[in-house]
Amino acid sequence: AVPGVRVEVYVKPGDAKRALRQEVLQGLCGSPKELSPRWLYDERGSQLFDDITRLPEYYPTRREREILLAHAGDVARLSGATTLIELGSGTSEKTRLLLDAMEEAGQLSRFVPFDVSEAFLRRAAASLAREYPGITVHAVVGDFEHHLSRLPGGGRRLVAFLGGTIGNLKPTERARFLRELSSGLQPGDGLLLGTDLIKDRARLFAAYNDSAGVTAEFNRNVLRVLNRELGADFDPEAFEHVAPFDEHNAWVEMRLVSQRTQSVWLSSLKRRVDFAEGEVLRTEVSCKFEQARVEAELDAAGLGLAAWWTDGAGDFALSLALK
Ligand code: AVJ
Repeated sequence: AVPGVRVEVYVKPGDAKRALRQEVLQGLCGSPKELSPRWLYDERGSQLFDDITRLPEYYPTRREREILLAHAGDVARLSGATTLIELGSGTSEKTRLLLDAMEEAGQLSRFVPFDVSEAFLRRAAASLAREYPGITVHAVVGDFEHHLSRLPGGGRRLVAFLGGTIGNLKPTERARFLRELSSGLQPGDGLLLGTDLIKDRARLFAAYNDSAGVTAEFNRNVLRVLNRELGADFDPEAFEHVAPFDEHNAWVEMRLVSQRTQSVWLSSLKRRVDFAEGEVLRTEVSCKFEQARVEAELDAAGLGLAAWWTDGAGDFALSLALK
């Protein structure tokens, strides 16, 4: 046990495997074929995403950091929060910018990183506790779908959901997520939300179809995950990555396109899955926003927009909303 660290576990290692099997049965055996982006992030996938954040075409990470550098102090002051709850991640430089600003304002008492990966979270919690010896680190191993109601109470809380990850939820899922999150908050608690903004189509396209092919490898990696976890025999090279912007839904969607007619055997499920030539497997949607939409969706969940900040180029936004 690490001093100053408490870890609460709602997700057990076997749960992920069960959820994956369930999802693959539903998502790959119907049409159109779809998987949740959750499965993109095994160890290699997380490394590839990290590489993506440093690509010249992939602007969101840099833009959000720019906004936090300029406004972390405002976030601390306007939220008045003593507890920072971070959904996903918990090791990033962005987390530290927020913790530093709260510490500087003399109001930081607790950090609550929330993530599905127990091993990842334990490492993150231990190193944050070492870096911020004066605070309590209370890590929660859970997933957004089932365990939002388990966020620890007490003090004035700020929930940070950064990176634009909320864009991975489709509108109905997003409404449910925001409602559940909001229902667990007390008046005065806040949400700091990162959202990518609608922009020039060529730049949106380039960000998800980079010239070095890192995003393509990140996308195809999900097939390697299925091979390993479900004893499948996908040939990742038989699928092509493409991520077009869907104007109607205002989202970028990552697709794997089958390059030929092929069958894949999923040995742990004892199922065969057939792909036609050109058939699409959707692996992620990444919604892009404008201010009015973010404000309306927050409002519908009972969260009032208190501040809206963008980077200098207007590429990305951080919203502070209060219950
Ligand atoms: C981590 C979900 C915010 O949607 O931009 C990057 C993931 N997918 N390139 C995003 C991602 C393709 C990323 N999020």
